[in-house]
Amino acid sequence: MFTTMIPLLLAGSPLLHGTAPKSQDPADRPSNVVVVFTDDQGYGDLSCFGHPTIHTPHVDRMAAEGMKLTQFYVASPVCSPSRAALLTGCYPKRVSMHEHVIFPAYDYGLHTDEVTIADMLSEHGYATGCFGKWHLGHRDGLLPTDQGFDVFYGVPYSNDMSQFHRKPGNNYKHSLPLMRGKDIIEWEPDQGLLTRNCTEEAVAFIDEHADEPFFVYVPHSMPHIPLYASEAFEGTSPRGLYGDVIEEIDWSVGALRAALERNGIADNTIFVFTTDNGPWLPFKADGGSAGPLRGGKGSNHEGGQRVPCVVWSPGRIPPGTVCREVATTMDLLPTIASMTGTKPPGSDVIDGHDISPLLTGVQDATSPTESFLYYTAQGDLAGIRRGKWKLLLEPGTLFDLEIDVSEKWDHAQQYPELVEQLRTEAIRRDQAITAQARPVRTVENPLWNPEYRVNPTEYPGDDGER
Ligand SMILES: [Ca+2]
Repeated sequence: MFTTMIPLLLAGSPLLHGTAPKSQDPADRPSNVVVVFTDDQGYGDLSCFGHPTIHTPHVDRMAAEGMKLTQFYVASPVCSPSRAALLTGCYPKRVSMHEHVIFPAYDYGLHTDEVTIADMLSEHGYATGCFGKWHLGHRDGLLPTDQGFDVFYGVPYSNDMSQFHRKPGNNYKHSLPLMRGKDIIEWEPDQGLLTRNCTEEAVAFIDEHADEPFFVYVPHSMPHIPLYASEAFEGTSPRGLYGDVIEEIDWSVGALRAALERNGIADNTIFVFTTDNGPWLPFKADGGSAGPLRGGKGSNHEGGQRVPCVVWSPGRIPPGTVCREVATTMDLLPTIASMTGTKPPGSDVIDGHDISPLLTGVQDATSPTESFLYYTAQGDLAGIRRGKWKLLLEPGTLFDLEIDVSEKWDHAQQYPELVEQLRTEAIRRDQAITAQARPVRTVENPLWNPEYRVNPTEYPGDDGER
């Protein structure tokens, strides 16, 4: 089946854009896709995005050889809705994943009827692997291997959702499993090894599938608190533990790149680096920096939803370029479909757009996003951006993001008609999404009991207590 599809893939491949190597080259195979999606990393937490003391040479090099996007948005200021948007190309509300994050006791997740990037590429013969934090539902039927991934290694939800990592004021009863596929291979894994082990699993997957198209999704569980780095990185950054963690993620990017180069497939791969939402500021030194942006995780100010993004694809993405057009994680699915010559199966409406003209440096290409909706962490409509103008519905503030990226100067009094236009448009678009929203999937029986009170020193692994 897949053999017969290959000519179709080539017919629509980005090689037709004219910048890639010519025919009969192994690079004529469908493009590989690697997406590194970190957790709670701020807009300012890379050296190529201006951080003065965090050192990220691998991501910086990709930016120098590829493209940096400076107006790149996630669709929610918190984890689960943001992840749903990245994988489906939809506003979280359209797939009913907008109401904050999935907690261990929850019985629902992203519906398996939704077409994820993994579903789309898997349908076209790609090998697909997820290495890191899932957080789109953890009952049987909601896991990565139920959503288009052949392989999953990592944690099903956030690394703080454990009785052993209580935040001030919180009282989790749950424990954190490390999983391979649907099996728990360890309860309360050593979190200092998560970044390294997920990277090594992803590298092994690349080595194993170098001769066929693959999609490697690496949603690192760091730098979400509690922060952990391996011994090789702990105590090495002048930025403290947060810097250690980011620098280990940067090492991870270097390791993934090295695997692509070792296999001779770097120039046939689209590599995206970004993060799921802004920095968790109340944790002070353990949270990151949004750079010049106001607010952080959980906020609808830019710091919560505008994230660093680097895209690298030698021969396709013009080197050393900066895209200042508005783009979003929802654009990844249709863009990957376009650049790999695959087509999303099904006819469900999505919200993202193909931004391949922006990424490949087509002259005078502009953002296909006419307006962008902001939703609160709880999923309520919060605001809209159209062009340079951003309206936050409550308290009705209007910002000019081209001259005031820090959202310091409210222009609402000056432009009351614009405020009403934007408010009307935001409400109209939200109502349309709400009217067409598709359901989540609920699964009655848990795969395991997350409330199991494990003691990691006495509990070596899954003993069937599910
Ligand atoms: Ca997050």
